[in-house]
Amino acid sequence: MFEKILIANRGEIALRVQRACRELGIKTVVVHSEADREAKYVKLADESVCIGPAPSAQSYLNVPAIISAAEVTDAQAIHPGYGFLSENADFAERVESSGFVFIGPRADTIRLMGDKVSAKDAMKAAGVPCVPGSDGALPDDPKEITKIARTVGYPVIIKASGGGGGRGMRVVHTEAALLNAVTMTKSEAQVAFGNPTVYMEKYLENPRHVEIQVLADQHGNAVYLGERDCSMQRRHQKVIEEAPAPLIPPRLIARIGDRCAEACRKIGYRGAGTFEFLYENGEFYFIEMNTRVQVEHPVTEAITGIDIVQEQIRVAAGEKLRFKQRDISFRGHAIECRINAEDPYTFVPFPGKISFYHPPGGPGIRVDSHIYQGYTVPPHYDSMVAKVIAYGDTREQAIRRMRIALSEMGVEGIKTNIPLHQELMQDARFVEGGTSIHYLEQKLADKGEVKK
Ligand code: MV4
Repeated sequence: MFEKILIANRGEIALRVQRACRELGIKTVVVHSEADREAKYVKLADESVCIGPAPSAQSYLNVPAIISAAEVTDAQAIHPGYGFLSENADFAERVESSGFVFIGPRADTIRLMGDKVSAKDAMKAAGVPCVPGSDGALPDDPKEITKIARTVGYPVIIKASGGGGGRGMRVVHTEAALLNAVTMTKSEAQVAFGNPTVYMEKYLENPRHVEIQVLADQHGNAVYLGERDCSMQRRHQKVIEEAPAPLIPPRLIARIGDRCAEACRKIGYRGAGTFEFLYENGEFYFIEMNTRVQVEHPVTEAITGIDIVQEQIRVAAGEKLRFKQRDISFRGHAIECRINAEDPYTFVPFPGKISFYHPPGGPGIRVDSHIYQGYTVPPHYDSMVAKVIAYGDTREQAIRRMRIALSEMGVEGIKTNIPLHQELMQDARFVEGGTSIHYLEQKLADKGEVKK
């Protein structure tokens, strides 16, 4: 096992990784920007290194500074968390060529999944069901493009191969709009990703976002840890996640989960990963794979009892997975609310000094957060300041516990979206379960109408 790990991230996930290291008896180095110098999780680490000024481009994305920090502190491995450099194949390569272990998949796997056309090709070949669409990248010939769209059937969606997470896509409803949409998406993709490649899919009108968590070691073993429903989102920012996904028959999960684990074995995947699917009319359609630990991993930890971050570290160190698929069981229900420093109605970020903080607690409540009374939320980064996770025997109990937790939670000095979460925990359609990816935006739009 490693003796010392460098954590190349900030905020709640830097603290989460630090706790996993501590439990495994591993020393921690945290790198930080000038803006995060005074954060408590930085002081809690065994060592800390300032790697640059507040802007991420000069600190959390500063590859040479991070590698140097690993060298001077004699760390053996680097945990990238999520965001920042976590899915940067060049970074993973630099880490490994500098003699450190990258806690994540091999660089070539990250590259394969970062390109959405090659990711989809690989998954299709590995037996994972995908959204029907173009066979790989769209050709240049307009006649060919029109022909493919007719075969797929309108509406279609044009997606940039270099995009992902909702960036670089366009929905097309008619043949009249097709070629212009392809041209526009290509030129935007060239500017945004330096890659004009686009592909086409059938546009699913009202799907849910359901993802499968996997874990794989370097000895050919892979398991799935069930699913998460992340449909409650606004502008591609998840707001609430839960596991299991309400109203999806467990046998369907077992079937798609087995496909994902098998795909991991086929491509030699290593570490934790997530297969993102759209779920509509009882079918799963693969869209993208994430090669990092995700914000919402705690809901899976709650229903499986498996510490995903510790397992990431174990498999990176070369250990075999300690469980087979038959050893994994899913028990109870977990819901996560992402608490952001933002106006709950306009969603405008609202950083600042936290003058009062009272975290919730009690049975089934987990809070992953780096904040405390007196902490100043810096304006330079993501606005998420805490994750509240409620676990119960049933979904109803998890919702009840979440309502209590949100009512106990006190954060003053900054604005937060706690009122939005309180409203959603009382929302009849949420309580029913199974709302689509459009539900929240539709609800917010309807509320706006009423006000006017
Ligand atoms: C789609 C889709 C409908 N049909 N693909 C957006 C994020 C990126 N990961 C893929 N996305 C979508 N792809 C087809 N063929 C609808 C979305 C989509 C979406 C997906 C997941 C979660 C939220 C979303 C919000 C809007 C659109």
